[in-house]
Formats: sequence, structure tokens, C-alpha cells
Amino acid sequence: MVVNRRNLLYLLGVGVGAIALDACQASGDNLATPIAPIAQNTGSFLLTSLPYAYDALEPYIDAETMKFHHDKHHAAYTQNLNKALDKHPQLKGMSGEELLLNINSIPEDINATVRNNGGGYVNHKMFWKIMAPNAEGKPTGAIARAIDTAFGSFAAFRCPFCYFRLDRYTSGLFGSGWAWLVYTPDGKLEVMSTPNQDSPLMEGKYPIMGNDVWEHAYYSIYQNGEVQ
Ligand code: MN3
Repeated sequence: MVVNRRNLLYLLGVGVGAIALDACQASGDNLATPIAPIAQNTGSFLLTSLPYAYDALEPYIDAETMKFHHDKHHAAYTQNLNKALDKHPQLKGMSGEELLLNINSIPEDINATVRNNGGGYVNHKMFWKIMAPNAEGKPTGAIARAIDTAFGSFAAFRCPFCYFRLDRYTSGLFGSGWAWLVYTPDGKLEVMSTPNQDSPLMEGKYPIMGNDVWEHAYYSIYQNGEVQ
């Protein structure tokens, strides 16, 4: 099977590892010396610094990619979200996740901006946390058992997640977007994709982990290379 390398970037047995968030705390035990916060926002949402150095995920993700991904892209989403909420200050008490859960109630004049930039803000906030140097890439504990139950094994989960463009769950995604492991309202784990910066929260699903498959996440090092 030939798949785009982009789909394999974060999970295929690399030291970067993934799968953490609430369940296996991949990043918590692997933090490099924190770098100084670069947040300079004046609005409600702050761009927090990466939980590790820019080069901490090399050779899998290069420092240059991490720097512009965080300092430019995530920063822009954060600033644009704050600017949009300046027009409707009554929304400033809501968390990013609450904005996305209630996206259909967000005023029309800022709805698309909140969808794209609120999504980008929340998605990336999670993205930095679920990666870590030497994180081993395999979950343990409750999330591991839940994955085994839902997919049969970690390997059986990893294949559809990494190969999401070819997978029956998510084959509809054409352009930029995210691949997700989500927890559904009826208590199931699923693999899904969303276009652009949309979040599973917009469908009432809880994102456990996400893989950013925008070109800005990988292109400078992987281009459009393919692997067997
Ligand atoms: Mn991104």
C-alpha cells in the first residue's frame, strides 16, 4: 500500500509519539526546559508557548516548521479570534471549546471567523500537548483499553488513523484538515476527519487527539513524499 507520508508523520513508531491528552500524559514526563512565553495578545485568548523547545521533535518535525507553525499560524488564529470577539464582547466569557460547541449560535458576522480561527486556536492548543520528544507513541491505561475495545488493537486503530485519507471513515476529506480520534455522545471511540480548522466539538464529539494534516504542518521536511 502506498500512502502519503503526511499521514504517517506523527504516529509510526517515532520518538515523537502522540496519544496523550487526558489519558496517558505523554507530554508531561518529557518536557524540555520551558521557553519564554511569546504571548503578546491583548484579548481574551493567549498564545501559550510550546511545552518543549522548537527542535525537540527533530528529526520527525523540524524546528523551522515548529517555529512558524506555532509563532505564525497559531498566533494568527489566536489574534483573529480575539479580534472577532471584540465585536461581540458578551462572548468573551466563553472558553474556546464552548465557542466551538455553540458554533451555530455565534453571530453571523463573526461566525466564519470564529469557526476558522477559534477552531485553529483550540486545535493547535491540543496539538502541541499531544506530542512530546521520546513519548513512545503508544497509550496506556484507560485510553489503551478503550482503543482496544473500539478497534480491536492499537495497530488496528493506528492504521485507519494514519491512513485516514484512504480509510472508509474519513475518505471524504480532500483539502486541508485534521484527522481525529473522538469520543462520541453515545460513548464510542471513532476516527473521523474535519475540513479546514473545524473541530469535532462542532458536531458534539469530544476530540481525544488530532493530527494536523495541513501542509504547513509537514511540508518543509516531507514535501509530498510517499512511503510504502
Ligand atoms: Mn496547523
